[in-house]
Amino acid sequence: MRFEIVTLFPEILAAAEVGLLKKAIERDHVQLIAKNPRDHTTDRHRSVDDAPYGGGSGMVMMPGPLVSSLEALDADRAGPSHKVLLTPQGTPFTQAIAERLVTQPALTLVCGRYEGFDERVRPHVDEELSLGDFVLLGGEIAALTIIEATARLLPGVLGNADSAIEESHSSGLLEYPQYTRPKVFRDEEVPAILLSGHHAAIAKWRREQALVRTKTRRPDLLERASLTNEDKRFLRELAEANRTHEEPES
Ligand code: JDN
Repeated sequence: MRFEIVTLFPEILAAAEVGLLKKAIERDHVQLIAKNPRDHTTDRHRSVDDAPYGGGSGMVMMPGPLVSSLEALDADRAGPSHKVLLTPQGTPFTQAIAERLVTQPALTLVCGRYEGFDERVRPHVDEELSLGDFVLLGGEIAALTIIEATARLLPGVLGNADSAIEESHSSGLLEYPQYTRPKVFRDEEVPAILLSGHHAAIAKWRREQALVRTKTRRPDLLERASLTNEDKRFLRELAEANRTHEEPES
């Protein structure tokens, strides 16, 4: 899959080219291509931003260098690309969106700096995405996040063992607690069940831990998770146990 990033800071790509993504690039499962809108300016000062019409603080990304960058990328590639603008006004990025993006042969991520984009850039992209309800200095880190979340879903980027982990996340629960050596670390022991060799009992404990953790930390996820009747019974019993412990004296 081809990932293109339109950015005033193309050197940011080096931050992505580590670990398994670097391996995927070396094996040609992934291509990362930067396009600098500074190289598509038309004035003596190579301007990419200007003051907002109507007044106000800060600067706005000019549409010309960004749209010319998109046109240059289109001219350099055989087929089309799905184009995404990174903005705090975009749809919040999720795992489901990564699963949709990975079906595209090419993805173009348009990053801004300053206070935002001239509105006339928007008709030149397919969608707008946001990482969440916070504001960055620019879209670059958001773009790298989306590249990493999407690329790891490509066949051959993760090992087969790790693909199974993907399935367990898609059950919609948080992961169960994990332990490795040593058996005792600063007086804290590994739960005995994990050393028991009873694989069915370990699987049941892990499922219950995932349910407890999700209920405690992310009750919003539990609403949408695919739960078995056994899961639901466990959660009813957990709620009942908590009521028994927490009920104030009356
Ligand atoms: O948080 B962001 O995605 C973000 C995007 C832009 C920005 C500031 C923050 N300026 C231009 C795009």
